[in-house]
Amino acid sequence: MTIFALSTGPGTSGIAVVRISGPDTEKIIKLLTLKNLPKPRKATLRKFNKINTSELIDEGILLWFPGPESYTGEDMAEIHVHGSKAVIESLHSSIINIENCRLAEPGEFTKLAFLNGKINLLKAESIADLISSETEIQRQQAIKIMNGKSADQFNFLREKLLKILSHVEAKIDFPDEDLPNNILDEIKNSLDEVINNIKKILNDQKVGERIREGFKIAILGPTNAGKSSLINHLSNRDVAIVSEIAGTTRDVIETHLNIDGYPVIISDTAGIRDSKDEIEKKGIKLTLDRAEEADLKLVVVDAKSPHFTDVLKGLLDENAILVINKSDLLEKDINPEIKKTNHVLISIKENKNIEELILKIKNNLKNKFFTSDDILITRERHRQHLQQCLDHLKNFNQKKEIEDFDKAAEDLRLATRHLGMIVGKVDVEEILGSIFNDFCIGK
Ligand SMILES: Nc1nc2c(ncn2[C@@H]2O[C@H](COP(=O)(O)OP(=O)(O)O)[C@@H](O)[C@H]2O)c(=O)[nH]1
Ligand SMILES: [Mg+2]
Repeated sequence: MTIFALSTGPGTSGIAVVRISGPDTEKIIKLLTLKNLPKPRKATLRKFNKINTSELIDEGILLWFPGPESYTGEDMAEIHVHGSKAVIESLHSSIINIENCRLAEPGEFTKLAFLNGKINLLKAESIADLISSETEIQRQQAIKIMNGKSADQFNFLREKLLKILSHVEAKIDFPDEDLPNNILDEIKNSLDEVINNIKKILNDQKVGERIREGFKIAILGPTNAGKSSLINHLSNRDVAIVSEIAGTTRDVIETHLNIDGYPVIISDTAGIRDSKDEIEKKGIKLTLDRAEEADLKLVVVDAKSPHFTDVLKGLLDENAILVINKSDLLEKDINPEIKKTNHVLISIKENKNIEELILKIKNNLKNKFFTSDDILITRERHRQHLQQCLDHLKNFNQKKEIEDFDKAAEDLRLATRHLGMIVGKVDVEEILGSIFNDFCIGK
């Protein structure tokens, strides 16, 4: 099957690129251009015609990438035409009428690249991350992974496990031969190294995932404190309804912000109060859930009536900033009790001290996004495989101690498999290869 798709964004543009991949690419190009193939990878001006009537569609650049030296590993071509809806439509309807051709599914070119061994899973994921990156820090993270840094590290750990596995398998195949002491030491040291490495990778405060998905800030507090006013002010638009009627916000309202390159998902929530209204009660339940999963809580209270219920006090932990709003209404100093606590006194109405609040938020972000070079996990999928790998290694350790090598080997195989699944490598042949490289079994 040969697939094709518009690879540039939809809508009007100077140039649009249609990509084709598959065994019939050559045929499609010849039918469209009524000429022979251009030189591989050389931009060539061509006229593109409707397939049956030979009527000119547009003139543009053709690039021919014979497989396997192409992105997908198959024969590929890129057609650069003018980016108009009608040109694209005409090109599409010409190609789709050719036998064995269809529109590509989302991500299908990259999936083919993975299936044909051109890229590993981590690279495929990071290409998707790069395409959807909205802030500088997201771009940097995607590029780092695309360059293979994480894959190298995971492969390195996996090689270590494969080597241990080859020793353990040899012991199973030749049970009468004792493993020499130096090999036992090697197994122990390698295993410790892998376990410690994985623990370190897992203990990353989820920075990679935060960067990819956005740092979660929840605006919380009693009704009418100015929470919705704050989300509108920070996002510079009216995302939430502001009203003096208490209990206006019921659903959680989310918006994406870019604060100094850090991606943030900020949510406005229903005000916390005792309510008899069923819908409002559900909203308050959602609020408390949000509070739990937030990376940072902005607890907003009214300067004139800063009542701290137990629920509010419970929210004010080390991941919270106390925001006292409506300073414009204060006739005298704020309550000395509050003055002692760490807080920011603002007035959204008069745009006072908001800068200080933003600075506090930024500092909090900076501390949490300590961008060390060791961040390797960007998705829950990676975390789960690593955790499962670690669990199996712990089981292996226990079974190995009681010399139950058969069962221990199975745990080790599973651990290796989980590591392999992160990068997309699960090949038993490699284990066999590793055995023969390391052991002179005939000896
Ligand atoms: N005086 C004053 N009123 C404010 C300020 N911020 C918000 N308000 C008003 O307080 C009321 C409740 O605001 P809203 O954002 O809907 O509060 P929420 O219930 O916490 O979401 C509205 O009438 C706002 O205009 C402020 O800084 N000063
Ligand atoms: Mg509100």
